[in-house]
Amino acid sequence: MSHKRHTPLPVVVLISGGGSNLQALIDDIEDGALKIEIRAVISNRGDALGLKRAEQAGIPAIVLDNHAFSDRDAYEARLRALIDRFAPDLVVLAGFMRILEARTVNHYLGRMINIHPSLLPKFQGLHTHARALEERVERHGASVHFVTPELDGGPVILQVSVPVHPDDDVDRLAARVLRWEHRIYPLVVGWFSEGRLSLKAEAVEFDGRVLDAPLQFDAVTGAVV
Ligand code: NHR
Ligand code: GAR
Repeated sequence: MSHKRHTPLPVVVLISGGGSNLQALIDDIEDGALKIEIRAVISNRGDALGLKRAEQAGIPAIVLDNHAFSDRDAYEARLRALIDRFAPDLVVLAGFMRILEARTVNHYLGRMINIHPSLLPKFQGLHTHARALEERVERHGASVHFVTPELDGGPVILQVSVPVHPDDDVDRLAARVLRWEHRIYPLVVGWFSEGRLSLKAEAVEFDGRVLDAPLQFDAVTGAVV
């Protein structure tokens, strides 16, 4: 059962780089299409362009550099404390390039999502576009999933698939996928903000129904099937 919120969903976004997925969220908020409040953007890299995008939008932009910490535990304890200061109901990984330990993921279980540039379960981990080209797959894409301790192994909510062209290189393929990431990520965040999505024992529940396969965003028609 979905329940209309009266206040925008508080969100924290974690980034490491360009932040174009962050920008897609900001654009939809500014257009009135997405009722969330991004309370902070946190980057593990000081040079992430996404920090500038946050500042431009009046969102607190914070750097927590993992290199400044001697061990992963200490870094993640600080990261959790920082995130929790903003009391988010949803934590959005948007090009965040650090693996998170189980303790951190479990702290946000059911309220942390990630966008991964492949058709999961294919190509978990890094360098997905290069691996897709190497394997000569016909279709590639992106997946939004709940984050669980298993890297890129959490239940997938929504995918979009695009064709791979014979003359593609990594940059062209990455750009084709990224353009659709900007459509599907705000859509999923919107569903979450409307109370339509939840994580149920290793599965996704959408509109009160447990999914037996990920939803698919049709890049031709824009329909979700
Ligand atoms: N953490 C957990 N526990 N589970 C997931 O599903 C996660 C996660 C953290 C990040 C994003 C993920 C992706 O979409 C993500 C999902 C970084 C790496 C990685 O190997 C892999 C997957 C993802 C993000 N990072 C290296 C590390 O040692 C560092 C690489 C670098 O800094 O360039 O952390 O792809
Ligand atoms: C996106 O393609 C995202 O799927 C991918 O990095 C890019 C970030 O772009 N994420 C990962 O590879 C996570 N390991 P952006 O910073 O412009 O949103």
